[in-house]
Amino acid sequence: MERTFVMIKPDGVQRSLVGEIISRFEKRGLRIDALKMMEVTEDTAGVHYAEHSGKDFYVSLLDYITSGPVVVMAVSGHSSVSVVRDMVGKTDPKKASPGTIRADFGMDISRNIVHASDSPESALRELNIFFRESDYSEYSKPGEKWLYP
Ligand code: 3AN
Repeated sequence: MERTFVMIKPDGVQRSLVGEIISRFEKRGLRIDALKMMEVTEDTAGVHYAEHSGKDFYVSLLDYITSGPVVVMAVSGHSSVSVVRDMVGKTDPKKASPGTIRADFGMDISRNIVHASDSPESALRELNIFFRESDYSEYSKPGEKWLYP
C-alpha cells in the first residue's frame, strides 16, 4: 500500500473539475484518505515548489498556486504514486496522452490543473506539508478487499 499527494490547482477548482478528478481516482479503485479545500500561502508554496526556485517560471508558478483555493488530498493504493502520475499525464498538457487528466482538460503548461507527487519520497515530503496525522481516515472498501486487505 502506498500513499501519494494530489493537488487540484486553482484552475481546476475554478473550472469545476474537482468532482471529475476525484471521481477518476475513486473509480480506478484508489482510496481518498484525506481531503480539504484551502488557500496556499506564499510560504507554503515556496516550500512545496522549493526544487523550482530560481527557474524562469518560479515566480509565476507561485502566483498561480496562491491565486485561489486548491483541493489537496492523500490518495492510497498499490503503487499509487506511479498510477496517479500516469492518470495525470505529462507536465505539458499538449504532450500528455489522451485519457489523462491534463490532456482531457487542458492545453497550457502553466495551467495544468493538477499536481501529483513524482516519487514516494516526494509524496511523503508533500503530504507532510499539507496534512497532519489526525487528518487521515482509514476505512475499508467492501468488495475491494483484495486491494485493501
Ligand atoms: P509535474 O507537475 O508534471 O511534476 P514539474 O514538477 O516539473 O511538473 O513542474 C511543476 C509545475 O511547474 C508544473 N505542474 C507546472 O505548473 C510548472 N511548470 C513546469 N515546467 C514549466 C514550464 N516550462 N513553464 C511553465 N510552467 C512550468
